[in-house]
Amino acid sequence: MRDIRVCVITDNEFLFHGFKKIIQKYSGIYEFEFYYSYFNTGIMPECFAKEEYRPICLKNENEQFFSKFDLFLSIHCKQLFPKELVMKHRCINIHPGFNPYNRGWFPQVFSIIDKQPVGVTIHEMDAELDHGPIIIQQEIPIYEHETSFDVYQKIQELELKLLADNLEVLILGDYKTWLPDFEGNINNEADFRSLCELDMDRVGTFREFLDILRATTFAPYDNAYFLDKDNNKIFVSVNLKKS
Ligand code: 0FX
Repeated sequence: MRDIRVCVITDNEFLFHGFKKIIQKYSGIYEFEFYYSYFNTGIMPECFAKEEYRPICLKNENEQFFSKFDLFLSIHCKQLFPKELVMKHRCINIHPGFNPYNRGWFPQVFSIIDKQPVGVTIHEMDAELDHGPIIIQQEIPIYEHETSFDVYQKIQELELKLLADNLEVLILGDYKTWLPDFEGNINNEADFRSLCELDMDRVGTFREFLDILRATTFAPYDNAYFLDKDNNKIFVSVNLKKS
C-alpha cells in the first residue's frame, strides 16, 4: 500500500511554520506536500527554499494531480477550492471562525461588532465558502480590551493547538461530523472595506464606535479612516490597555 499523502495549501506563513513543527513526529509515516497560492507574492523567499513550498493554481490542476493525494488541507488558503476537487476528494478547511457565524472574511472583525461567537472550526469542505460538515470546533472569548489583532493571535494559536491535538484523526478520517442547524451569515471583502469607511456624521453610542475601531485595529494595516476637508484619508486605530 502506498504512503498516505496530504496536500497542504496555506497562504499564512505563521501557520506554515507552526504546522511544519507539528508534523515532525509523523515524518516517515505520512507524506506532506506544501503549496501556496500562485498570486500570493507576500510569501517570504526562505519559505520556499529547497522547493519545499510551491505555488499552485488549483483551478488549473486536474484529476491526475488531485488523485495523488488522500487528503487536502486548507490552512488559510486564499483560493476557492474547485467544485470538482471538493466533491471527489476529502478536503478539510481550518477556518479562523466559529461556523456558521460570520463565515468568510475576517470573522473576528465582525464578531467584535455583532457579538456572535468566534473561534476555530475544522470542517470538511463542500462547494460553499466556509461550509460543510464540522469535525472540530472551539470558541474563544473576546474581551473588551481586545482588538482584531489580539483576537486573531489567539485564534491562530488555537488553530495550531487543535491541529497538533487532532492531526492523525483528521488524516485518517477517524471522526464524526455534524452540520449546524442554520446557515449563518457570510461577510466579504466589501463588507470589511465599508466598515473601514468611518461616517463622521453617524449618530450612535460610544460603545458602537469603539467596537468598530477595535474591530478594525490590526497593525500594520491601515484600515478605518475618515476623510478630512481636503479629502485626505486619515487612518484611525485604537490603543487599549487593561490596568
Ligand atoms: O491567513 P489570513 O487570515 O487569511 C487567509 C486568506 O487571505 C483569506 O482569504 C481566508 N478567508 C483566510 C481563512 O485565510 O491572512 P490575512 O493576512 O488575509 O488576514 C489576517 C488578518 O489580518 C485578518 O483577520 C484581519 C487582518 N487584516 C488583513 C488585511 C489584508 C486587516 O485588518 N486588514 C487587511 O487589509
